[in-house]
Amino acid sequence: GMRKIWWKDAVAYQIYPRSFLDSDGDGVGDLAGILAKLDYLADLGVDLIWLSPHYDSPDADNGYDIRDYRKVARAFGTMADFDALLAGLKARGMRLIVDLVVNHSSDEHAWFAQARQGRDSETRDYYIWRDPAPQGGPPNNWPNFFSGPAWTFDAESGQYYLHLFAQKQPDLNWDNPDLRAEVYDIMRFWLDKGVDGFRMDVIPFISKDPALPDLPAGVKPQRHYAEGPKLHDYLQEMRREVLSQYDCTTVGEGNGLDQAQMRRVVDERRGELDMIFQFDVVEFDRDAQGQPRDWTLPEFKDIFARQAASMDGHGWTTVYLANHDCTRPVSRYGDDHPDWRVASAKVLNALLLTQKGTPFLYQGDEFGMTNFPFTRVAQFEDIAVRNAWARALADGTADEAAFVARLNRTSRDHTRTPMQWDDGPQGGFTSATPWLAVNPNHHTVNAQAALADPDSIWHATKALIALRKRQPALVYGDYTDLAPAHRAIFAYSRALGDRGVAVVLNFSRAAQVFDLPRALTDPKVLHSSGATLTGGRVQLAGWSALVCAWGAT
Ligand code: TEU
Repeated sequence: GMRKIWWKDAVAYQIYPRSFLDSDGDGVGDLAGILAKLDYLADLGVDLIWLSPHYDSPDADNGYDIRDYRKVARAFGTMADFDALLAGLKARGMRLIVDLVVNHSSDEHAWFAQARQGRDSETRDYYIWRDPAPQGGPPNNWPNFFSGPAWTFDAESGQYYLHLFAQKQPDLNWDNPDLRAEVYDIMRFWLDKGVDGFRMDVIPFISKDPALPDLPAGVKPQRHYAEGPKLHDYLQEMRREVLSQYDCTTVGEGNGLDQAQMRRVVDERRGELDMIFQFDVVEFDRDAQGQPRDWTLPEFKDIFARQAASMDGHGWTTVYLANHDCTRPVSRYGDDHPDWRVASAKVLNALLLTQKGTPFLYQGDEFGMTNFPFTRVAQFEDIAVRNAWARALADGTADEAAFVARLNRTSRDHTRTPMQWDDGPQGGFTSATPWLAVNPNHHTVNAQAALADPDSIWHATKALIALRKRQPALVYGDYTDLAPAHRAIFAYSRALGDRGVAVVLNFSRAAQVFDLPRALTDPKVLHSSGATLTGGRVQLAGWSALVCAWGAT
């Protein structure tokens, strides 16, 4: 049906606050910096902000390890700054979802400090403790995602605690009803302030199989950890107890879930989550060891066809090409050679903004920020990198050149480098030394230059967002890939009855010609970057895009 729902119509934008804008000269972005850029975001046309964690944290994993869920990180400002940001967004008709990181807390959270006091402590059972295996050592063979075992021994109590991520991120025990009630209270606290919902960090992992079965050989850990026996019960309880009382939305990370499992999470008849981040787009070009592999356009297109199909009937999803856990889209799926960066970033943003699912644009991708040219291990900040390097050193397998070469194609720090606002010192991000180096290409790649150039990626992206807002077919239309096997052209239609929109994208440097199917009658150009339409024939320069309307007018 065509019933309009705000979070389906929204165009979302992710802010990683640490790297957005530093307003007080400490080298770290902050909430006042975001507030200062609200007109920039409103001008771009995005209307839903996802804010990565803004909570008090010792920052073992840049805020994904929360010490106090009701407190703003000191480096990011105060609760007054948060309230001002929220008010500023609302005044501009924009909404805000905040990160809910409740698979784990920080080990510095008061709950864990108390849990560590001993087996009888009141919050002991808020976490997952086990005795050593009979033969000694950890209770099972689970690895954490940042190198090494998922268990750390607590000598005082003689037990291990579980952490699927860093040692400083102990997993919370969702089987404890008091813990669940605490989480729901935290959610109400932020919803009562007026936030519009949550992005839920690694939500598929919250329910653990109480038997904690070993990870079988050849199975990816995220598959093994996802959709534990009570996942759906807990999500339904969360909706009943909290979410259903507010006009809010939710988007869960889909890490580890297959298509059928994701459909269960977002099937509106079940009352769980509204949307999900499907992981294929950030995994399909990696081999079993997580190393980059060659890929073809038909494989890439297949991901979007499956995502669109996953919504048929009773669910909804998201479309994204980046977040703070991956590399830059223009360097990954586009062509970041200086001759092609602008054209290919426009193609990628045209893809993002015309697909089926609520689009999430990541900060800096609106003007084509690229990967960072790392040359030394010391330049990385991500705990995933630091732990992997420490392990390589300990194993005696450390080879810095090879290690850096690999991370130049995979590191999460590529999307975490500071926003490039202008061509001044530190790209206008900070007056101090930034917490992570600014990409040296900020002299040419920056927001100010993009705003000044009518042919920039920024202006193309703004036009595409406006187009999505004007064309219901781009939000609600059925999705059909028009040429799934084509190795250079990505072409699809979005149909609402006997009319709709067609999109033709050239994913290569070579010029291409593409004939629209005759069934897409009377096509008229809505948007183009480097492509022209004559009758039903689309002529495409290298890395170009065309969006047209077709059908009854
Ligand atoms: O990410 C979890 C996730 O799904 C992975 O992509 C993860 O980033 C990767 O395995 C680590 O190398 C979420 C957050 O987005 C991420 O920033 C956090 O580090 C993680 O959860 C733990 O909270």
